[in-house]
Amino acid sequence: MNQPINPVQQVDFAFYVIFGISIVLLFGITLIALFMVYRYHHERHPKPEKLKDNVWLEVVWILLPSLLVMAMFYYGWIGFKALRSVPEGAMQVDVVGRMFDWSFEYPDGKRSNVLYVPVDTPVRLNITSDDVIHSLYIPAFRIKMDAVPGMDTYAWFQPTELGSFDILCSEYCGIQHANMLSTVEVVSRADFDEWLNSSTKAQQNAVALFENYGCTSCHSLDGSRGSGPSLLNLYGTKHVVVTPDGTEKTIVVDKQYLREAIYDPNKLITKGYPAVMPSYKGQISEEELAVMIGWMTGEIEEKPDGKAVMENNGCLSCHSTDGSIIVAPSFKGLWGRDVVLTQGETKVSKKFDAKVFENILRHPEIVKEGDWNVMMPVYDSFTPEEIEAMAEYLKTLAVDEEEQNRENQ
Ligand code: HEC
Ligand code: HEC
Ligand SMILES: [Cu+2]
Repeated sequence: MNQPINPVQQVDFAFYVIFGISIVLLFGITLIALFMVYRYHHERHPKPEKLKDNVWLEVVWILLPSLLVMAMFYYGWIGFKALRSVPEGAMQVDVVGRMFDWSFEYPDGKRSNVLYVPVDTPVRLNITSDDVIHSLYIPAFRIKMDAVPGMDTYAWFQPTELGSFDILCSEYCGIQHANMLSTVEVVSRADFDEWLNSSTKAQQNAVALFENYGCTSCHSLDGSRGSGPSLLNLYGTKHVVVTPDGTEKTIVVDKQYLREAIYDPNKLITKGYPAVMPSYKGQISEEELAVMIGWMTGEIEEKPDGKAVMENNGCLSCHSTDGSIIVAPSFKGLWGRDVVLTQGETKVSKKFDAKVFENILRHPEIVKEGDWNVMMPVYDSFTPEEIEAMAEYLKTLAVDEEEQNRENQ
């Protein structure tokens, strides 16, 4: 059958072949050398002989090393091929290395700092870096692959047992390099699905759901007409639908209607459209449906969790939240205190608030709060909601005056 070759075994096999050959050579050469020292000692063998044109000897010393090197190459090549041949249908996870953490993103947009994978499933890691060169090192799965900014590399593995396995960075990338740690959590299929679906608010991205279920190939999300009506501003509108027996009636789009339109689309067909929408009953869970309907009614404003946003983007590997110094100023007590910013040539002192925060995030070079050994990366892909959520979180870390006075005493 087409059972994929698990690279772990192939890599180990190549290692043992080379190790075995090396051991044989070590003992073989040492023993022969000792034997020669004894046998041809000048007392026992005073007259050196001249050896010339010994074809037999030449054949052996050319052939034997060649065969050994070819064997090593052969098994190394098999291991290399196993490492590079990703089985079809492998689960895709995008891996981004940045100072100083790893971020794993799943096809539905869910992001995590820990690599959760289901057991017995091949996983393809698409690896890149946001800043400098890192190297994704997962010893248990014999993976060590550089993460290079601007370049995509890949690796794959297939976990065969449950457990937790270390992830490290094996390319020195800065002052917190040694703490660029994470784990692979191999869990059962059921646990994995549960984890994947139990999204936090920030990750329950309705738009991602519409895209992943293919809704957007027929429905636009921006009001334009596709082969189905746009899902934007649908809620609350009145329109004519046709029942299966051909009668027409006017309905107002409410939650119940939306639910039926997705779970049982052929019960009421919107006039002017073909009855081509498939039923999603049994495919879309109640929770996902709630998110989709929430998007259409505008009820779920997706409010991201500021702390989670920071964790997922590595802010907390440089900035602590408890006043301690990792490699940058702590977030504790930052809100409301004066920070020194440069404006062109001049230095200004500003009270830290949401506006200052946004400014710093977009132009980290304006902060000069001391001599730090690392540089704050530039982040330009945050949504305004995410920035607001982070600001909200910073606000919760403000130190009020009483507390500050107590600390000063
Ligand atoms: C193959 C194309 C197609 C796909 C895929 C599709 N739909 Fe539809 N959908 C339609 C068409 C055509 C209509 C209008 C006819 C009808 O009512 O069945 C419709 C109707 C609807 C309606 C009711 C609209 C109204 O004006 O009454 C909703 C809500 C809806 N779809 C949501 C979804 C969601 C959510 C998904 C993805 C889970 C989805 N659709 C996937 C084609 C599609
Ligand atoms: C690689 C380490 C690193 C990462 C990651 C990082 N920062 Fe920074 N950040 C710094 C350093 C260093 C400074 C201080 C710069 C200076 O004063 O010269 C700083 C300054 C700041 C300041 C101003 C603090 C002050 O005391 O004036 C804010 C706010 C900030 N960072 C927010 C963030 C946020 C939000 C993230 C994540 C989206 C983040 N940082 C990620 C290193 C980092
Ligand atoms: Cu690194």
